[in-house]
Amino acid sequence: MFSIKMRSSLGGKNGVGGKHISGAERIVKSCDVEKTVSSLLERARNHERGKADFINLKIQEVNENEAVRVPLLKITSKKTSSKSEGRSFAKSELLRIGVSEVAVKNAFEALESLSDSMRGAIVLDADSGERLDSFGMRGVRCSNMDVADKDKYEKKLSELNMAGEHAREALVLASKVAWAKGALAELCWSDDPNYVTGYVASQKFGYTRISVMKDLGDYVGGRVFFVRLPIDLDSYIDYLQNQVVLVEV
Ligand code: WAQ
Ligand code: MG
Repeated sequence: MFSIKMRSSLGGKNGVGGKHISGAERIVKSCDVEKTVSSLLERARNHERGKADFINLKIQEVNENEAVRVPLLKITSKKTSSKSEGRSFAKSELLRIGVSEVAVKNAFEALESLSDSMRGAIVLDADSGERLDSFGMRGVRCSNMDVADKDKYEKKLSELNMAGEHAREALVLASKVAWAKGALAELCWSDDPNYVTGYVASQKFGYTRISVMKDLGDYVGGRVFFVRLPIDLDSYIDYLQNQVVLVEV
């Protein structure tokens, strides 16, 4: 199989500086490389954030035998009509999963105090509420995951009436994150100003979409990964960043 990673920007110099337009990654069979590359190119060149003038593509063979397979999280939805209703539902879900009150409080304070979005996630101790990673304003980036069977996944999403790249990619990421050793829960809302849906995810209760988690027009999003100690932090972070994970539908 091949891993294909794309990131694109507009208005920088040789890809440095400039505005981030779009990034995506796929893990596909050798025979699907060409068509995947062209769909990622299309995405970078016709994005609602702008038409990229710099596109970086990385294509690398990955050994299928080294991939870990995890199941797709079960999906449920909660309809909320405002940011405050959505966030208070998310808090109650996190408590129900077993995250402590102080950790929930710290997570919301951390995300709500951001003036600009991080690229990655904050890792919190689900009991003490202390931040465990040392990635600062960048956060930990989860990478190297995709669905094992694209056609099956498309079918599943359309049965659930879930369209669009946001949900498609978030579900794969959340499934990888939830199956990490020591993972307890995840909290997320998008940094896309037009996308107000967020989620709480866990191995315990699956992926709960929350229809409104922020105000329209807000460009600050974020993610928090809650873990239960003891964990080996280095191997946890190595799993998130490097372990190839194929999500099975
Ligand atoms: N690894 C870790 N954190 C990430 C990653 C990653 N690969 N990608 C994004 N983040 C963090 C980062 O702080 C972003 O600012 C934040 O998450 C939001 O990222 O079912 O689109 O890609 O419809 O804007 C939820 C879908 C969509 C709900 C979430 O997130 C649904 C979304 P975005
Ligand atoms: Mg985004």
